[in-house]
Amino acid sequence: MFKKILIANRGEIAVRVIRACHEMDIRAVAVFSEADRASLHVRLADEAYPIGPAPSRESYLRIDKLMDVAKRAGCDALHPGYGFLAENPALPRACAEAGVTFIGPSADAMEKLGSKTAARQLAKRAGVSAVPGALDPIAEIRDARKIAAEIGYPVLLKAVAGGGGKGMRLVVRESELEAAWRDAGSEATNAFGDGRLYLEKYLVHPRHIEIQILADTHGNIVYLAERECSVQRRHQKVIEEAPSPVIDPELRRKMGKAAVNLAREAGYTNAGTVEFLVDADRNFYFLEVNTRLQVEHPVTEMVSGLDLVQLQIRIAAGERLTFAWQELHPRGHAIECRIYAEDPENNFFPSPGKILARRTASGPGVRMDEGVYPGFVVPMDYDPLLGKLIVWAATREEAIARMSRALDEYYVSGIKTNVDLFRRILADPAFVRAEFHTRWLDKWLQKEFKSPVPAAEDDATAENAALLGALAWHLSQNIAGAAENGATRNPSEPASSRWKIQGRTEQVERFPEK
Ligand code: MV4
Repeated sequence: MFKKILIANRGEIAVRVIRACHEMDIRAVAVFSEADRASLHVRLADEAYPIGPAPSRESYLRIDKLMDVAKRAGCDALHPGYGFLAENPALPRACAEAGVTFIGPSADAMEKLGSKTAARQLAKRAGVSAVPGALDPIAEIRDARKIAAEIGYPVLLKAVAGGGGKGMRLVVRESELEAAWRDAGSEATNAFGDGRLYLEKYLVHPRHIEIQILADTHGNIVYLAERECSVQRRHQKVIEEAPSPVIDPELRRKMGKAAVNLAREAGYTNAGTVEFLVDADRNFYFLEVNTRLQVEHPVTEMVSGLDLVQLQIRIAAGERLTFAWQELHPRGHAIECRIYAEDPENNFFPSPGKILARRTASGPGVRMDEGVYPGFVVPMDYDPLLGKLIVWAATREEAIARMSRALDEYYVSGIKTNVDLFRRILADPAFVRAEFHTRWLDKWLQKEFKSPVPAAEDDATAENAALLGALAWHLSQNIAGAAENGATRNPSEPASSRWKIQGRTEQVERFPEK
């Protein structure tokens, strides 16, 4: 077993990995940027090393600095967490060169699955159905036109290097294709440095359901319970649960086997997630593979009784998956709420700042994975996830009641959070009946957050416009990082009504105070 693990991450996930290390009697080494000197992960680690200025490009994304720390501290393994470099094959390659074991899949498997079209081909070879559409990157718009006509509109243009909704455009009819092709291509170039596109048949109102898999280095691959992740806002998951309320044991077995076959075809090792879209008739279609530990992994831990981070470490150390997990059935029901420092009343604008007071939730069936403490200043440089509130109960109904109770206990002041929003979602009859899909929350928010003041677009002064522009630029520069897919977290789009601008002005002016 490893003696010392370098945790190449920050915030709640770094804390989560440190906890696993300590339970396994492994020393945990933290790294931190200038903005993270006082972070919880730094305080809980056995050793901590500075790796540069606040912007993640100059710290958490610097492979050279990470390798330097790994060598200096004498680490024998590295855990990437999620986001940052977690799905960048250059990290496992650098680790191999430095003689440090990477806790995750091989660079080759990562690379293969990073291309959405290569992953679709892989699924086909594994006998797993994917959404109808192109299997190769599309070179020219006239090829796109031809394929779209074959599979029928509406179609979805997607980035080959994509994920997380970036470089994605819905095309309802052929006349829209040309503009969408241009927009998606340039967005993909900006986000991934790879503007190649392909297309899929657009599924209307699918659910997003994903299967957790574990694969050891001896060819044993198992699937654990699925997670239901349909409740998302602009491609950011907000609430996750396990198991999915719409999956029965037979469908679970089918999707689980599909996920395992795909992982086998990819030569996959360690923990991974196979994402599917599930339509109203409960047909499932392969979407993509996430080659990392995911933010929402705790709901799977709660219903399986397993510690996924410890298992990742054991797999990386060469241990075998011994138990007959093909027969593992989820027990009870788990729900997770992602608590963000953001303002739902103000278009979900990030709300970094000093946490003045915080009472955490606890009691029966409650788990809080957080990366903050009272007095901590939430940096504006990273994804503003404060932590995750997770509950377990015997049934979904009881889990909802328990989560509502835990949300009532949880209290934080000094910054704005989305906690109240969860109370309202959990009380919504459609949520209680589990009647939702991937567009459900965006529509729900539109309905709930009808602008209280009439928009006064014409009134926006040049000064306000300049402020917004500067702020948008600032956010695009700095709010990088912990977003799971490694891409920049969608800062709320600029809105031009006066009352919203007022809110932003106050926030800008608030920053220097902390
Ligand atoms: C789709 C889809 C409908 N049809 N593909 C969004 C992010 C990326 N990972 C894939 N996404 C989607 N792909 C086809 N062919 C709908 C979505 C989608 C979505 C998927 C999962 C979770 C939330 C979503 C919200 C909007 C759209």
